[in-house]
Amino acid sequence: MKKAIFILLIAAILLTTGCIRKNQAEKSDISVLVFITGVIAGSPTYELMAEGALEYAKLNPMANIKIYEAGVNQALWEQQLTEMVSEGIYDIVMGSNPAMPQLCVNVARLFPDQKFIILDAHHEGHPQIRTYFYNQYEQSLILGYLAGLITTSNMPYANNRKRIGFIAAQEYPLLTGHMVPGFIEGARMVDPQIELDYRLVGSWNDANKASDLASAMMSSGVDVFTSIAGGAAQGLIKTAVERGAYIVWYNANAYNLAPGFIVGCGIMEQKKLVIEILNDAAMNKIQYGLSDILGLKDGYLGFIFDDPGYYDNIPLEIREKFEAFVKDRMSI
Ligand code: RBF
Repeated sequence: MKKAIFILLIAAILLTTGCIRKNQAEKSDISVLVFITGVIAGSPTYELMAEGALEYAKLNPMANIKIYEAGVNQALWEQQLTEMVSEGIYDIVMGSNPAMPQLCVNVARLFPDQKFIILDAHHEGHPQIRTYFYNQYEQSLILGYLAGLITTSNMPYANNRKRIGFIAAQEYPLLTGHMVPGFIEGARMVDPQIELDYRLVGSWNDANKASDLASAMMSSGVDVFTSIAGGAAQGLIKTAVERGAYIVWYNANAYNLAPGFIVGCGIMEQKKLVIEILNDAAMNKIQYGLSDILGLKDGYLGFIFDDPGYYDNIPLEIREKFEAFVKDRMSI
């Protein structure tokens, strides 16, 4: 009996060490260029991507991760990407921007061995490009529903008007086709009479312009805002704090930027996704040419309920309605 247990034990040890060795052998050291289409500071989707890549690098010291900020001049992005790829040292270019696949298609023509993994974008059928598209309509719908509950409430900064605001830096199909429609549709599920005041900054870093827009919008009755404006959103926050208005925030935990004013934050699980992708890439498990669509049900979009910035500022009655709505959307 003792002998049998001993043999079993040895077999188990051999099996597990064998497996570990096999996994290590399969895992290659990857070299990744994280290409930021803009600047990281103030842009939640870029911050999360960079954090994910750096965390992966910490766990895998052999990996070579280069984070490159291309800056706000969009006219230069393709040339910058071409120059970086021409160095020939990156197995993968990673980015997060709905406009990036087109740049990759152009650069891929010159470098047929270069692989591109782009998040927050949708592009199928290209053998060098893999994309992951977040269903931002869903996040917009829940943030819009919360904005609708707030503008129709008697919370301290809510007024009598049923008017919510959306400040965007620049128009692009994901914004105009999914996010703005989702936001207003969500609000109108609370009350069909809610109006949307939608304005464009024209830049991802002009905080003064965003502040002026927010001020004008408040004068026209907006009491709850959202924005997709990168660093320019700092101007919205400043005005909302100075004059008293609420903000619901996309993609990341921003409650601490303006406690009591930013009262609802959605979350894009981009950091988690980046780490998963880099692990897969190191094992050569990425299938190029495909696009995943990730939403609330998949656990890659959500809402941060577990924060005093939310539960200390939103009255219980509103939270109950909102939480029931989100739960419904998650099980649809
Ligand atoms: N989002 C940011 O937070 N900061 C940016 O600088 C930024 N620049 C963008 C430039 C272009 C051309 C496009 C199409 C989108 C940009 N976005 C930016 C939006 C971002 O990629 C994403 O769609 C939103 O953050 C919503 O998920």
